[in-house]
Amino acid sequence: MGKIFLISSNICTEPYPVYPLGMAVIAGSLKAAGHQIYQFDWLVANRSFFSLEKKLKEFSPDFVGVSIRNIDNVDSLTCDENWYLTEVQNLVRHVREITSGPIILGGPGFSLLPEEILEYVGADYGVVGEGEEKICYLIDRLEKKLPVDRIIRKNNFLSGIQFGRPCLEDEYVNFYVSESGLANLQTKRGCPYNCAYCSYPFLEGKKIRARPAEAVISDLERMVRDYKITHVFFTDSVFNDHEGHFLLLAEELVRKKLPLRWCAFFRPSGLKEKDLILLKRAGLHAMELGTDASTDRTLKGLNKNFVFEEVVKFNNMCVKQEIPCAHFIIFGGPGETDTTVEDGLKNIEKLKYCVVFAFSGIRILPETELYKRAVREGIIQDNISLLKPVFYFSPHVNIQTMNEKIKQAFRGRRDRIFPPSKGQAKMAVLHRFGFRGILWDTLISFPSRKSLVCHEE
Ligand code: B12
Ligand code: SF4
Repeated sequence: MGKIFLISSNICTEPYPVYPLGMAVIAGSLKAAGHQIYQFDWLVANRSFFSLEKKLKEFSPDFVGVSIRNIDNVDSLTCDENWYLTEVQNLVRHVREITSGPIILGGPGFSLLPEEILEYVGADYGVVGEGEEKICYLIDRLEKKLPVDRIIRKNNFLSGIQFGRPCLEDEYVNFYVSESGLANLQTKRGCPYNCAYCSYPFLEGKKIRARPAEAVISDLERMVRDYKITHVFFTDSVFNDHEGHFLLLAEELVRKKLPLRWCAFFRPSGLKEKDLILLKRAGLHAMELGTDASTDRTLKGLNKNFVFEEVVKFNNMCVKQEIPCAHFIIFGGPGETDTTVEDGLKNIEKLKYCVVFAFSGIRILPETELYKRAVREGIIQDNISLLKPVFYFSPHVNIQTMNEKIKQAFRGRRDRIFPPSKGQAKMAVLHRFGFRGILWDTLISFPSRKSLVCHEE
């Protein structure tokens, strides 16, 4: 059995630093297979080559695994300063100077552009998509000196029962909880929808694969017992899955009475009020909503399969139950025109007592409908490198005018955020004042608690 040194290379701290769950899950499955593991978090180590070198020398690994979560920050206005692969390239170079074992890449960022990233970063092997079984297979082949592909992409997805349990490190839990107030956990993988820009179905597959509720509860109980965790983010692509696994989990959470509050990504459509009430009883603290567009035309352009009126109803239902919601809305996507920008901004006014984060342009990722559309419309050439971010902007919209209109419409509102960097600045202030958690929820005051406070103070 091998000695494997795992590195989380993620240095992104927006909207807050997130626990390296991918690395933890890989560590869990390698340990279960009998390997010896050391987990090293580059952000927690303060990006110190000295610490890295010391730990690598002490551990003397046979293999090094590097988890790449983000390529960039997907914000057209600040992505140049937030491109993370140079850092990973330096990290890999440094590891090479110290150890001679093969270096294996994995993680969602890596999986989006595996060939190019492997080449750019200068590693030896890569694992695309979920990694629990594939990394064990790769290491087994390498240990036995059997031939193996440089990039492992077997597409037989694991069932929920086979997902790795995260192997958490005390030091890292303490760091992330003190920085962000949040732990994280995945309860299911997969998304059956087909939103034009979204890479999640490619990363996790289209079929919903849920972990048994008891397995999720057992991980949560451990978090509460061992780390006194009070808030968790469920990292599922879409929490409110159409098969209803989320409701089974909610029932179990109610039954167990865990002292936990949680947030997740929701699709703003098709949720019944009685189910929302159940979720609230189960500890639902806030929802991040994949609303994505604010007119029926642009929703259709993104293939969202719901109309804006449903979003308004969904929002009203959450207001009634006093569940804070944040809508993420991208301007400039397929079908956007100067008129839809204006209509969309008017529609956003119908969303009361919630936060709206607006974005300008959409990061084009491979394997998406948006990629094909961008090629068709001549915005990009087929086979263009997407390593450095390229953004889709509808050819029928003037970008500067659109950005100005959004700024104008959001002016004076603390619960309307554009450009995204403004949100970061706001979060930083709240953080300095000692707030922890998703933070945007503090920007909402429900009518029963206070008169509407949604203007800048
Ligand atoms: C949940 C989520 C969030 C939540 C996280 C909440 C939290 N507290 O954890 C929030 C909303 C905060 C968020 C924020 C951001 N996110 Co996000 N997020 C996700 C999401 C949906 C799931 C990530 C996750 O935790 N999965 C669960 C773990 C267990 O899976 P995993 O990490 O993929 O690990 C598996 C495999 O990748 C592999 N693996 C992982 N590491 C390794 C290592 C080795 C060696 C091997 C072999 C395998 C391997 O095996 C693991 C187990 O199967 C993904 C999309 C997706 N569906 O994957 C985007 C995603 C990771 N996010 C992305 C981005 C860009 C961001 C932000 C930069 C956006 C922003 N500007 O705010 C920030 C960065 C946050 C940060 N500080 O790093 C991108 C990254 C790609 C890119 N374009 O760069 C993704 C892929 C979405 C996308 N747009 O395509 N995110
Ligand atoms: S945006 Fe949400 S619902 Fe649409 S494909 Fe992506 S994860 Fe699924």
